[in-house]
Amino acid sequence: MKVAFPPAPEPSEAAAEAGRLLFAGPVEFVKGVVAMDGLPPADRPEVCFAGRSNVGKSSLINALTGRKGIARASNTPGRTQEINFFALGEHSYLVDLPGYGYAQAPLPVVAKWQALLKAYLAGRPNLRRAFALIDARHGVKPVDHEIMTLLDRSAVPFQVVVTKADKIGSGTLTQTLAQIEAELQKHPAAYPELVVTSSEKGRGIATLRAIIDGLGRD
Ligand SMILES: Nc1nc2c(ncn2[C@@H]2O[C@H](COP(=O)(O)OP(=O)(O)OP(=O)(O)O)[C@@H](O)[C@H]2O)c(=O)[nH]1
Ligand SMILES: [Mg+2]
Repeated sequence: MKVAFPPAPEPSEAAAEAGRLLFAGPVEFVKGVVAMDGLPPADRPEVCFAGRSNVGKSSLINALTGRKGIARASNTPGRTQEINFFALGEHSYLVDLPGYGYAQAPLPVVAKWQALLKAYLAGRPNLRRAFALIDARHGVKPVDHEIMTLLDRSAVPFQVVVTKADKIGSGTLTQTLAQIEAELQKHPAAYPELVVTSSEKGRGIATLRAIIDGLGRD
């Protein structure tokens, strides 16, 4: 059977090198945003990292930029509570989003940041692609389905990034990929290739750098 959502192929040597150079260049924290009117001007392409609390969004940004502490990563789910903007030189913004599906904080706080997250995903004109992060151990959960549906409705193309691949064996990964594929069939905004990553081991990082480099150039 044809796999409808295969892992992205390895980038060409030239694309990998361009991606490497982009991420070796200046990366700056711009600001943390708590309300839609605080967003920086939509003056360049933007990609965001969305996913459940603890899926590894901040760790992935750290791995991509090769700067360990630039996006705070933590064992405490719900760590990132603002929308954090990082400038990749003049090329683009990388956006670290608060995790969804985490309910330990006081209810009004959770409601406020979930509303901000949804307003951002639905209403950012320069958002080229949302990376939807899925934990390799857990697969797609109902909250992921909800966010993917919002992205469909908002016509934001999204690409699944499987995280923490180092934590499971290849058999389990195959099962997770099949479950994700079944889910993606339901989503017209889903990009046809996904990326399997490990921020810990570096897997998929060169591929993702090349993808982001390409998005800022077209
Ligand atoms: N083994 C392994 N652990 C990882 C990987 N990526 C992230 N982690 C761990 O998972 C935990 C959560 O990572 P974060 O990057 O803070 O997750 P997040 O999605 O930003 O979480 P919130 O900001 O709470 O939404 C941390 O303890 C990380 O060290 C990975 O690729 N492999
Ligand atoms: Mg985070």
